[in-house]
Amino acid sequence: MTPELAIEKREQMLRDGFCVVEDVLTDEFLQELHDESERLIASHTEPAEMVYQGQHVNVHAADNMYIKRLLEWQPSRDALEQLGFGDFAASGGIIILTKEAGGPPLYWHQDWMRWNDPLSCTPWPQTIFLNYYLSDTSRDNGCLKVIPGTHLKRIDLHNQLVPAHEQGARFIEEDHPIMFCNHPDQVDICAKAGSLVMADARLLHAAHNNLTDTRRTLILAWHSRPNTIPEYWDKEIPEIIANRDENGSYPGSRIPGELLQP
Ligand SMILES: O=C(O)CCC(=O)C(=O)O
Ligand SMILES: [Fe+2]
Repeated sequence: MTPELAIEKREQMLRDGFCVVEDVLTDEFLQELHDESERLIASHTEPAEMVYQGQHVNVHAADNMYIKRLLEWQPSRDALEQLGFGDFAASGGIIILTKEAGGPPLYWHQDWMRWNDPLSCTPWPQTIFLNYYLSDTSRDNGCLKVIPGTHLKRIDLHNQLVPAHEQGARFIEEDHPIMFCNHPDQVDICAKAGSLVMADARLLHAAHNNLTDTRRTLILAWHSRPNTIPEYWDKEIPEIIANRDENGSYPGSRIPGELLQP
């Protein structure tokens, strides 16, 4: 990646809340991750309520050499470094998520869990997911879709959503008119296998259903950075961030409240 391209990707992360870095995994490592994820899925029983996320297998790097290698993968670390995101650290584990053959879509949601914390207002990302899709993704096999800019700005959908995952959305009907809607501002992210798809945890995202007869597998790795001003940041620091008390008490919440404004 040229320095110019890296800046472009960072700007896209800040403005839109996501970006894609191509050709990060080698074909050989991709095949190993594919084989390993199939092996792990084979000995896993998918709970019924996980159907929208598909198989949901948590794996710790300390228990699995392939996952350890993935979280330390130099081309990914280099890409983060080039974007100015070198201070993001992996959580120590990953989640294998799938769209099973013929599987349903994933509902609209965002994954930030600290909506009572002024940190919700950083104009830069604090928590991101790194997604490695193990096959090429498209509308047909259930690619990711996002609504650009929603990590910083409230839209109509925020006020109508059932909170994600265990907080409610796992238990909705498959024809829920809002949670599975097509939004006029949505963008499909068709990714090549081996690309790195990254997004801000606050971004509204979902995934299409899988119309094919082949499982679409994703390895998702959460990364977070320290609660500091990033080195690349040369613009104004919002007052709410400058005045934030690092020792304040901010009860966790997945529901965007008044810290997310239209
Ligand atoms: O399946 C995908 O592409 C995204 C998964 C996701 O965002 C989630 O499970 O929170
Ligand atoms: Fe998500």
